[in-house]
Amino acid sequence: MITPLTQNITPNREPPDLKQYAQAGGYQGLQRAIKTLTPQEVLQEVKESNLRGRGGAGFPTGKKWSFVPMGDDAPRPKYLVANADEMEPGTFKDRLLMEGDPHQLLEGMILASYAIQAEVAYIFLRAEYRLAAQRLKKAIAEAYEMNYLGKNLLGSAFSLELHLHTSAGRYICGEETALLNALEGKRAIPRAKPPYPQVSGLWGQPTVVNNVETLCNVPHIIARGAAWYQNLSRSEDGGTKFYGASGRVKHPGAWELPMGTPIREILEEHAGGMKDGFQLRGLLPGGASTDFLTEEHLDVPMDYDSVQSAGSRLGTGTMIILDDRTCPVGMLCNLEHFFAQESCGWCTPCRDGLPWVEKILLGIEQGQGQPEDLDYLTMHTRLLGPGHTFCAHAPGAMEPLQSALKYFRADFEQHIHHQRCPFK
Ligand code: L3W
Repeated sequence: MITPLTQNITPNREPPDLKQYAQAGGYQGLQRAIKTLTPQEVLQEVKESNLRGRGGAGFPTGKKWSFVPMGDDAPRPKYLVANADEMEPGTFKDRLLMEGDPHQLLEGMILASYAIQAEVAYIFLRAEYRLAAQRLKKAIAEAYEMNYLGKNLLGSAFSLELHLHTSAGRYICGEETALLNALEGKRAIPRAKPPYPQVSGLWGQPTVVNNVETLCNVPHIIARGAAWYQNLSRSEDGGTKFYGASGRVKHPGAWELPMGTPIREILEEHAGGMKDGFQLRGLLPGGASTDFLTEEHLDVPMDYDSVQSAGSRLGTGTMIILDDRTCPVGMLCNLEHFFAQESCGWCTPCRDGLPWVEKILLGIEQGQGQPEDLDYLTMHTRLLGPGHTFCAHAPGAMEPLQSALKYFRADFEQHIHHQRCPFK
């Protein structure tokens, strides 16, 4: 199996330094781009690769870059931001990529910056990722020393500054426009879109925000071509995906596999199946803000369109597994507590609605639920759903709830009927 993203990563080992990364084929994409390709040709290659954003939404990467104004009269400076604020529950893939192979991210960022002709790039890093910060800092210094960063890269006319910025630590900072406000030193609340950041982003200038895993794919696409990359996949979406599984599976972890690998294969072959004595009841395919799928969906390929057709979203592709000895109502309480706590407070439905949802769920879980509570919860899934809030935070929080009410309704009813949690 070809695993371009993780080929240099050995768990619990120091990552490759610049020399080792280059010996393993690193920075070849950059050499090729700077010496032989125009920015437009780099963009075209990424477009043809069918790379889609790995942060959760799956927006086509080449298309996103193509919205950036180009040419002599384009506003300057332009910015590229690596969104490394990985805080989605159950998601730990970007941390592994940054700790395990920091130069791969840097090379992806330099190539993306070259394609959109950005002068300045930032890594917006989750505050708790201290080891990643330390390794990235070292890699950035090495890249400056080799003139892969700085003025006139490799003797070309292209120059790039790159800075590491550590977040103050809120989930909402991962929303791209809240992230830009945080970088500007403002309160981290989302901005209205449109305008999208590609046109008016950091300090009002054209800005592309890409997830870490997305950017890590770019060096391989440029070094080996769009057709090679597309062929790694088992679906229309190009390449490989860094999938994960947590919960009561035998071997929780993360694995780079062809995009479109079926859920069953990930769970049974890579995560080793359920732990002895536990049965699968459901799974959140890509972090906490996706809808539950169940056993009937095990043969669904893990790609954007297939998971969507099954009624959920690929999201971050790192699954959270619900087993038969864990209370689904308790799990929902935990998730909605997280989302309520992480609301930025800007819009009323999210600020007031999420704590209300949490309170209703807690009441049910603690044996004080009333039959009408299920109607209130259902009402909230509509009131906090798409189109009713300023950003995707509350709608994302409603995805596990609405699907839990569909698939695990009997559990909620039992709690209310017996006035206690049957799992305790
Ligand atoms: C130009 C248009 N650009 C969309 C761009 C937009 C952005 C990207 C995705 O939420 C989801 C959320 C979480 N012209 C455009 C356009 N774009 N239309 O495409 O945009 P969008 O609005 O579809 O999504 P979003 O608001 O960025 C992302 C979900 O991801 N999620 C959370 C993940 C969290 C992490 C983490 O902690 N690191 O990854 C998981 O599923 O719920 O629904 O760049 O500019 N017409």
